[in-house]
Amino acid sequence: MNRPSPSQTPQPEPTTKLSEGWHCLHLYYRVDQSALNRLCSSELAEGREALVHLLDPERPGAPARLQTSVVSGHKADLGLMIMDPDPLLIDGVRQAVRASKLGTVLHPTYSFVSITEVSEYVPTLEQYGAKLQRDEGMKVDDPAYTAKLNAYGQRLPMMNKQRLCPDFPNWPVTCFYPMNKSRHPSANWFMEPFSSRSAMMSEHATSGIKFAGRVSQLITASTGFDDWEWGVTLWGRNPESIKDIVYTMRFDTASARYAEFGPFYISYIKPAAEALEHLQI
Ligand code: 76R
Repeated sequence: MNRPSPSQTPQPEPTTKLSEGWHCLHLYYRVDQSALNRLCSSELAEGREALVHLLDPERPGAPARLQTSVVSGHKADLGLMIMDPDPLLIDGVRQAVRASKLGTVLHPTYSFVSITEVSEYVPTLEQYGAKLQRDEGMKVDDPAYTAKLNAYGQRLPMMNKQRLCPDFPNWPVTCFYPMNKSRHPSANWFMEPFSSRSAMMSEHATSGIKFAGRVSQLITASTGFDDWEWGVTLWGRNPESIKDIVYTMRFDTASARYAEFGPFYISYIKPAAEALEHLQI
């Protein structure tokens, strides 16, 4: 069927790094007030200082990306999003939180393990050219065709870099949720031919592009890594943009027919010191 075939190239050295891209970990904690009450003020000060240092994305030895946020609602209080080529450097942050003086205070409530990828539905330059001819009726000798193709060729490496080793936008709101594509007998994504999945993802991408400048997304892959197939991380210029995009996408066929969603975490990005202050730790 449409199964991807394993690479035939000679096997590289065994490694915990990915051949391209980064590992990603989302962590959520709830403040345990009774554990907090048990700390004396010097332990608290020590714990706070250790955590502020640990969660400083600029400190020497910090993971490539480290983001702290304050979570709305009872699911969690503090959210961390960590990315790096080395999964154990990422896990080191989790262990250091646990081993710190605030380790008993920050009660883990949810985690999500994933890796970055360039989706199989991102068109190659050749596929993009074929799509222009097929969907927009463009002719290969049309200068506008060449211009569009060249522009895509220029954008593609940067877009792939952003998918694999993303920079985080400097926006205040972030949303995370895991999702699957349905395997229900009457709506099984994985039984659809590549051509129809690809057409649905193209519709999906077209609806997403309308949010450029308001929402930025990172789709991380988690088959084999966690209980859902993808993690969706969104950053919003403002909170309503998050609601707008998630609602709009409910009407994309890829979501309306096939998407299944896990819990949603909406949070507000803050440096660690401010986040701890907000949490009254
Ligand atoms: O990577 C790209 O930008 C290329 C086009 C694209 C792909 C391949 C794209 C665009 N997405 C892709 C893949 Mn997406 N995306 C989601 C969600 O809530 C929901 O209904 C769905 C959750 C959002 C909000 C979102 C946003 N996308 C995927 C995949 C992998 C599917 C697979 O491999 O089978 C999932 C699970 C997924 C889900 N997507 C975009 C967006 C936005 C905003 C865009 C436009 C990006 C842009 O501005 O270029």
